[in-house]
Amino acid sequence: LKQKGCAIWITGLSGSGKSTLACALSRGLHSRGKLSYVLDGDNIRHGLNSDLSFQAEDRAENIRRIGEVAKLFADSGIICIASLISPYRIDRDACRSLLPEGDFIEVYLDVPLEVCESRDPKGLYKLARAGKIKGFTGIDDPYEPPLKCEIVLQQKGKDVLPLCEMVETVISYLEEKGFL
Ligand code: GGZ
Repeated sequence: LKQKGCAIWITGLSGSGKSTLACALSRGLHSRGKLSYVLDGDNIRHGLNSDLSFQAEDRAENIRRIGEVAKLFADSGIICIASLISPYRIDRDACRSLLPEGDFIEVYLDVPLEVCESRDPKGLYKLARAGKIKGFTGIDDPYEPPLKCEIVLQQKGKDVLPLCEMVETVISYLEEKGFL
Protein backbone atom coordinates (compact mmCIF):
# COMPACT_ATOMS: atom_id res chain seq x y z
CA LEU A 1 0.00 0.00 0.00
CA LYS A 2 1.39 3.35 -1.03
CA GLN A 3 -1.02 5.49 0.95
CA LYS A 4 0.12 6.90 4.28
CA GLY A 5 -2.65 7.46 6.80
CA CYS A 6 -3.23 10.42 9.06
CA ALA A 7 -5.93 12.04 11.16
CA ILE A 8 -7.47 15.30 10.03
CA TRP A 9 -9.12 16.73 13.12
CA ILE A 10 -11.74 19.38 12.37
CA THR A 11 -12.69 21.44 15.44
CA GLY A 12 -15.15 24.32 15.73
CA LEU A 13 -18.52 25.41 17.05
CA SER A 14 -21.83 23.71 16.33
CA GLY A 15 -23.02 25.03 12.96
CA SER A 16 -19.53 26.03 11.80
CA GLY A 17 -19.74 23.51 8.94
CA LYS A 18 -17.47 20.72 10.24
CA SER A 19 -19.59 17.86 8.92
CA THR A 20 -20.08 19.55 5.55
CA LEU A 21 -16.34 20.12 5.23
CA ALA A 22 -15.54 16.56 6.34
CA CYS A 23 -17.89 15.14 3.74
CA ALA A 24 -16.63 17.40 0.92
CA LEU A 25 -13.04 16.61 1.83
CA SER A 26 -13.75 12.89 1.78
CA ARG A 27 -15.29 13.25 -1.69
CA GLY A 28 -12.33 15.33 -2.86
CA LEU A 29 -9.93 12.64 -1.67
CA HIS A 30 -12.03 9.91 -3.25
CA SER A 31 -11.88 11.66 -6.60
CA ARG A 32 -8.08 11.54 -6.29
CA GLY A 33 -8.26 7.81 -5.62
CA LYS A 34 -7.52 8.17 -1.90
CA LEU A 35 -9.33 6.22 0.72
CA SER A 36 -10.68 8.21 3.66
CA TYR A 37 -13.21 7.72 6.42
CA VAL A 38 -15.25 10.33 8.29
CA LEU A 39 -15.81 10.06 12.04
CA ASP A 40 -18.47 12.63 12.80
CA GLY A 41 -19.16 13.45 16.45
CA ASP A 42 -22.89 13.81 15.97
CA ASN A 43 -23.12 10.46 14.13
CA ILE A 44 -20.86 8.54 16.49
CA ARG A 45 -22.92 9.78 19.41
CA HIS A 46 -25.78 7.69 17.97
CA GLY A 47 -23.74 4.47 18.05
CA LEU A 48 -20.34 3.86 19.61
CA ASN A 49 -20.73 6.84 21.97
CA SER A 50 -24.46 6.68 22.65
CA ASP A 51 -23.72 6.35 26.37
CA LEU A 52 -22.15 9.82 26.58
CA SER A 53 -23.67 13.18 27.53
CA PHE A 54 -22.38 16.70 26.89
CA GLN A 55 -20.85 17.19 30.33
CA ALA A 56 -17.13 17.94 30.29
CA GLU A 57 -16.05 14.41 31.37
CA ASP A 58 -18.28 12.81 28.75
CA ARG A 59 -17.11 15.18 26.04
CA ALA A 60 -13.55 14.23 27.03
CA GLU A 61 -14.44 10.53 26.70
CA ASN A 62 -16.20 11.15 23.37
CA ILE A 63 -13.07 12.84 22.06
CA ARG A 64 -10.74 10.21 23.51
CA ARG A 65 -12.61 7.33 21.87
CA ILE A 66 -12.80 9.10 18.52
CA GLY A 67 -9.08 9.85 18.83
CA GLU A 68 -8.32 6.17 19.44
CA VAL A 69 -10.43 5.11 16.46
CA ALA A 70 -8.79 7.78 14.28
CA LYS A 71 -5.41 6.40 15.31
CA LEU A 72 -6.45 2.91 14.19
CA PHE A 73 -7.63 4.19 10.82
CA ALA A 74 -4.47 6.25 10.32
CA ASP A 75 -2.41 3.21 11.27
CA SER A 76 -4.14 1.19 8.56
CA GLY A 77 -3.16 3.75 5.92
CA ILE A 78 -6.51 5.50 5.68
CA ILE A 79 -6.95 9.26 5.90
CA CYS A 80 -9.31 9.62 8.83
CA ILE A 81 -11.36 12.80 9.03
CA ALA A 82 -12.73 13.48 12.52
CA SER A 83 -15.30 16.26 12.81
CA LEU A 84 -16.44 17.08 16.30
CA ILE A 85 -16.67 20.23 18.38
CA SER A 86 -13.92 18.98 20.71
CA PRO A 87 -14.10 22.21 22.72
CA TYR A 88 -11.23 21.57 25.12
CA ARG A 89 -7.62 22.04 24.10
CA ILE A 90 -6.42 19.43 26.56
CA ASP A 91 -8.62 16.75 24.98
CA ARG A 92 -7.52 17.60 21.44
CA ASP A 93 -3.88 17.60 22.52
CA ALA A 94 -4.33 14.17 24.09
CA CYS A 95 -5.53 12.86 20.71
CA ARG A 96 -2.61 14.54 18.98
CA SER A 97 -0.22 12.70 21.25
CA LEU A 98 -1.73 9.32 20.26
CA LEU A 99 -0.43 9.70 16.70
CA PRO A 100 3.10 9.87 15.34
CA GLU A 101 4.48 13.41 15.00
CA GLY A 102 3.05 15.10 11.93
CA ASP A 103 0.19 12.65 11.46
CA PHE A 104 -2.37 14.65 13.46
CA ILE A 105 -3.56 17.59 11.42
CA GLU A 106 -5.73 19.98 13.39
CA VAL A 107 -8.05 22.13 11.30
CA TYR A 108 -9.80 24.99 13.07
CA LEU A 109 -13.01 26.03 11.38
CA ASP A 110 -13.06 29.56 12.72
CA VAL A 111 -16.61 30.80 12.20
CA PRO A 112 -17.92 33.52 14.56
CA LEU A 113 -20.61 32.45 17.02
CA GLU A 114 -23.06 34.98 15.52
CA VAL A 115 -22.74 33.31 12.12
CA CYS A 116 -23.20 29.79 13.55
CA GLU A 117 -26.14 31.00 15.59
CA SER A 118 -27.78 32.68 12.60
CA ARG A 119 -27.50 29.42 10.63
CA ASP A 120 -28.87 27.32 13.49
CA PRO A 121 -29.68 24.38 11.18
CA LYS A 122 -31.21 22.24 13.93
CA GLY A 123 -32.64 25.05 16.06
CA LEU A 124 -30.31 24.09 18.91
CA TYR A 125 -28.97 27.62 19.54
CA LYS A 126 -32.54 28.83 19.88
CA LEU A 127 -33.24 26.12 22.45
CA ALA A 128 -29.97 26.90 24.26
CA ARG A 129 -30.81 30.65 24.41
CA ALA A 130 -34.21 29.75 25.80
CA GLY A 131 -32.52 27.66 28.49
CA LYS A 132 -34.07 24.46 27.13
CA ILE A 133 -30.65 22.94 26.44
CA LYS A 134 -28.10 23.44 29.20
CA GLY A 135 -24.36 23.47 28.60
CA PHE A 136 -24.45 24.33 24.93
CA THR A 137 -21.04 25.11 23.45
CA GLY A 138 -20.59 28.83 22.86
CA ILE A 139 -23.68 29.78 24.86
CA ASP A 140 -23.20 28.48 28.39
CA ASP A 141 -20.34 26.06 27.82
CA PRO A 142 -16.77 26.92 26.74
CA TYR A 143 -15.03 26.58 23.41
CA GLU A 144 -11.26 26.87 23.52
CA PRO A 145 -9.87 27.72 20.07
CA PRO A 146 -6.52 26.17 19.15
CA LEU A 147 -3.54 28.35 20.06
CA LYS A 148 -1.48 26.74 17.37
CA CYS A 149 -2.73 24.30 14.78
CA GLU A 150 -1.87 23.12 11.30
CA ILE A 151 -4.68 24.84 9.40
CA VAL A 152 -7.01 27.73 10.28
CA LEU A 153 -9.97 28.24 7.97
CA GLN A 154 -11.17 31.76 8.64
CA GLN A 155 -13.50 33.84 6.59
CA LYS A 156 -12.24 37.20 5.39
CA GLY A 157 -14.90 39.87 5.46
CA LYS A 158 -18.59 39.09 5.41
CA ASP A 159 -18.76 36.16 3.06
CA VAL A 160 -18.17 32.64 4.27
CA LEU A 161 -15.29 30.78 2.68
CA PRO A 162 -16.42 28.70 -0.28
CA LEU A 163 -16.44 25.00 0.54
CA CYS A 164 -14.24 24.14 -2.45
CA GLU A 165 -11.63 26.65 -1.27
CA MET A 166 -11.51 25.03 2.18
CA VAL A 167 -11.20 21.55 0.64
CA GLU A 168 -8.42 22.84 -1.64
CA THR A 169 -6.51 24.29 1.35
CA VAL A 170 -6.56 20.98 3.21
CA ILE A 171 -5.71 18.94 0.11
CA SER A 172 -2.76 21.24 -0.69
CA TYR A 173 -1.50 20.78 2.87
CA LEU A 174 -1.73 16.99 2.51
CA GLU A 175 0.15 17.16 -0.79
CA GLU A 176 2.83 19.37 0.69
CA LYS A 177 3.33 16.97 3.61
CA GLY A 178 3.49 13.92 1.37
CA PHE A 179 0.19 12.29 2.34
CA LEU A 180 -1.08 12.52 -1.24
C1 GGZ B 1 -22.87 21.28 21.86
C2 GGZ B 1 -24.58 19.87 21.23
C3 GGZ B 1 -25.06 19.92 22.54
C4 GGZ B 1 -24.40 20.69 23.50
C5 GGZ B 1 -26.36 18.61 21.37
N1 GGZ B 1 -23.30 21.35 23.12
O1 GGZ B 1 -24.20 20.95 15.32
P1 GGZ B 1 -24.68 19.61 15.67
O2 GGZ B 1 -25.57 19.63 16.97
O3 GGZ B 1 -25.27 18.76 14.64
O4 GGZ B 1 -23.49 18.90 16.31
C6 GGZ B 1 -23.42 19.13 17.69
C7 GGZ B 1 -23.24 17.80 18.32
C8 GGZ B 1 -21.97 17.88 19.18
O5 GGZ B 1 -21.37 16.66 19.30
P2 GGZ B 1 -19.81 16.50 19.34
O6 GGZ B 1 -19.54 15.05 19.54
O7 GGZ B 1 -19.21 17.13 18.14
O8 GGZ B 1 -19.40 17.37 20.62
S1 GGZ B 1 -18.10 17.24 21.55
O9 GGZ B 1 -16.92 17.19 20.68
O10 GGZ B 1 -18.12 18.46 22.38
O11 GGZ B 1 -18.21 16.03 22.40
C9 GGZ B 1 -24.80 19.64 18.14
C10 GGZ B 1 -25.30 18.61 19.13
O12 GGZ B 1 -24.36 17.52 19.12
N2 GGZ B 1 -25.39 19.06 20.52
N3 GGZ B 1 -26.18 19.12 22.60
N4 GGZ B 1 -24.84 20.79 24.77
N5 GGZ B 1 -23.48 20.56 20.90
